[in-house]
Amino acid sequence: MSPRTTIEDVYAQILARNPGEPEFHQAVREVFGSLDRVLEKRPEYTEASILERICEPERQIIFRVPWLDDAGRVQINRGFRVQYNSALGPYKGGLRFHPSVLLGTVKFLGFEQIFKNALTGMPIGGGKGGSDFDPKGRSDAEVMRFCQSFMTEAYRHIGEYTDVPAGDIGVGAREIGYLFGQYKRITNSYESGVLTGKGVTWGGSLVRTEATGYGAVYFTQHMLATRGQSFDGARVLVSGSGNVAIYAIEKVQSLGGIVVGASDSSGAVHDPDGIDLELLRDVKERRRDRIEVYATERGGRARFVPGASVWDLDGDESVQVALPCATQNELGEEHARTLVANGLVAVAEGANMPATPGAIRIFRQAGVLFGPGKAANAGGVATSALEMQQNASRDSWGFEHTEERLAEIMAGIHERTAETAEEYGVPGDYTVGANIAGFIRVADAMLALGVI
Ligand code: NDP
Ligand code: 2IT
Repeated sequence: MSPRTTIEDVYAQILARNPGEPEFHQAVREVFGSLDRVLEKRPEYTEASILERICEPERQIIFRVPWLDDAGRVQINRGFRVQYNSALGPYKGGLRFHPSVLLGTVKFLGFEQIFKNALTGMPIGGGKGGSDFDPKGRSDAEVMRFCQSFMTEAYRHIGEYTDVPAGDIGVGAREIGYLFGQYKRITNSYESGVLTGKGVTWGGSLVRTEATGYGAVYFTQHMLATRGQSFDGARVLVSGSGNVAIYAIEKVQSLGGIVVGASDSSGAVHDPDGIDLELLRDVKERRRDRIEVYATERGGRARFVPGASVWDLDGDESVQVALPCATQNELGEEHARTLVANGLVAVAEGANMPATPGAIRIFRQAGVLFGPGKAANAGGVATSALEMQQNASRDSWGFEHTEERLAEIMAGIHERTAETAEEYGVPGDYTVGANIAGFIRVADAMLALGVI
């Protein structure tokens, strides 16, 4: 871009060239909102058109995924892999299987992933993928046939040194197993480092399953500590009841917090005596059932509100910490107002972009600590990078050692984010801190690697 091209000009180009992708626009807008301060100090970024380059994925792959359901009918889904930026390492990021997945969804997630991965300090680029396949209600055999068909195309684009997918919504150990099995079969090589989130007996890392939820809670602990507060006795709301939510709840409870609500796409549960995690895991993980079953079997004061978001639950008690761990734009302005009125102290995004821009504004105005997803949920991908390290050295580490590494990484992310916010004149603004710290690391590598 010419020296006089502004961030607004670049953003206008992005809107024009990527129509109909509101989540992608939102993610770009949020990062750009932090960058004017950096571009003033570092004109070389503008001269090298870093902004335009960083917003344009290096490669976008879209493919047909045909498979046979249990009745023998042909089903067709769409597969995606957006290889966004490889300045710092192989493309790295999850696969999402959910009926709402469009190219714009994958681009928003891939764009976020670039800066999140940079912020971990580890050698991983940014990418994301997925499909509009809906695993809900599908048999294991159907999920397997879908995953095999997905990988039959995806395998040619990925690899230990090229692109390393992992899980996200709708993709857990079961799906990673089927995907890895098909990759291994097609390539005739046991290339453990091509996927992360594998089972621990076949190349996976201990703590990867827990990492995103645990990491988000560690990040929140650090934020709370800046105000001399902790989880002990805090009342906490968590949205979702999937991988991130479950392990966030576990860690909060181990630190003395009381989780009074959780949810899934069918509604929310309010449980003022504190979630019974074993029961929740039994219903959601083992039985793959709806969260209503949790409330029924729990009894007592637990109640299920069909169609509600956990943020709609205005219980009679105050809530100090909110951990949105379900999906993008789930927590809006009205929710934010209610939470602030109920005594909210901190929010950390376990999910990617769960709080809307309006909600974030309300949190900031109220002086609520706000940990953006790029920082708060980076423990998952960071532990994926630890899994890659173990695979590369054909080693496997113990639980305690790996959890210690995760804790150190989250402490480092908190420190880097807080220091950068301070350096750029907005102390306590973790959003600006995360965006700038992540951006500078990628932009400097892009400058060093030339115009590619
Ligand atoms: P899971 O599929 O394990 O769980 C997702 C949870 O969110 C489920 O309870 C699901 O409900 C609910 N949910 C999903 N979509 C919607 C929706 N449109 N409306 C309401 N509820 C919804 O996924 P994860 O826990 O892995 O992912 C959750 C979030 O965390 C996502 O934003 C993901 O991108 C992010 N993330 C995940 C990481 C990981 O390591 N897994 C790492 C970093 C971020 P239901 O059961 O009804 O489907
Ligand atoms: O959003 C994310 O960071 C993830 N879904 C995890 C990605 C990974 O490669 O572990």
